[in-house]
Amino acid sequence: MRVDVVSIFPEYLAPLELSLIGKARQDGLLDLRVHDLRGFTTDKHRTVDDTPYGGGAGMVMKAEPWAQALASVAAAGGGNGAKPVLIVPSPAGERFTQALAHELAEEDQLVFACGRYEGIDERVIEWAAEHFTVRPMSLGDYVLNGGEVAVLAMVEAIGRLLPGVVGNPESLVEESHSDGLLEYPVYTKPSTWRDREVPAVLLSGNHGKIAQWRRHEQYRRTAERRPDLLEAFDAGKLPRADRSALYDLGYDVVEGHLRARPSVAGTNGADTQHDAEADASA
Ligand code: 6GU
Repeated sequence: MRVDVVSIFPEYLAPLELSLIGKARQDGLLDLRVHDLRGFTTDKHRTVDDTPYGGGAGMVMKAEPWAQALASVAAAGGGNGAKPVLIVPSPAGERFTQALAHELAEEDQLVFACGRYEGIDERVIEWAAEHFTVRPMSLGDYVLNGGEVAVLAMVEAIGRLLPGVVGNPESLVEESHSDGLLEYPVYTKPSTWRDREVPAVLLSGNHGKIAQWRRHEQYRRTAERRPDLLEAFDAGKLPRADRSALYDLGYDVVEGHLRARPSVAGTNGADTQHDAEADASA
């Protein structure tokens, strides 16, 4: 996969030389290039921003340096067949998810346009649609100073899905979000640490029991931390033991979907344990 990142702070992307992603680049699995937006300016001061039309706080990134930079990376990508995907990191974008990471990992070329200040002149985004599939994307509902940190996150999430980047592809299967649930907790030696024991089932050697325990821990954690994920979870073909575990966490299966059961002291989250006990004794 070819990846181009355009930024006024190319040094910000230095961590992509490290660890798994750095190795993927060395191994030729990922051809990642970082470009300095100021290299595409023509004035003496290498100006990339100006005041906003209509007034308001802050500065807006000028259109022409961006058009020059994007045309350059589009041409460098080879232009064979499909348009490259232009990802514009922005808190106003579509939410970046694991599903999107998988989708983007299938592309030949991704281009990331790191905006700073109040953003990029909107006409660039319109113009870019002639050469790219444009996808404004957000990591979540909070504001960063620029797209660079978001690009570090997105390139890592996408890059690790490329064939050969993660040594053991099985580790991609059993991780948070891959099945719509959070990951189960993990433990390593020693089995007793500062008076705390590893859950006994993990030492039992009973692989069926271990798998079931882990599954239930996934439900428990997801109910506590991310009940929104449980409501979206496909619960159509769950084994009885799973339904029962979910019932204890305060969830019914209704038409293949989990529904938080209305209860006395609230529905789910931190109160779940308490509610389950109340239900059991009722
Ligand atoms: Cl992708 N960019 C910026 N600037 N802020 C963000 C973001 C992206 N995602 C969340 N906040």
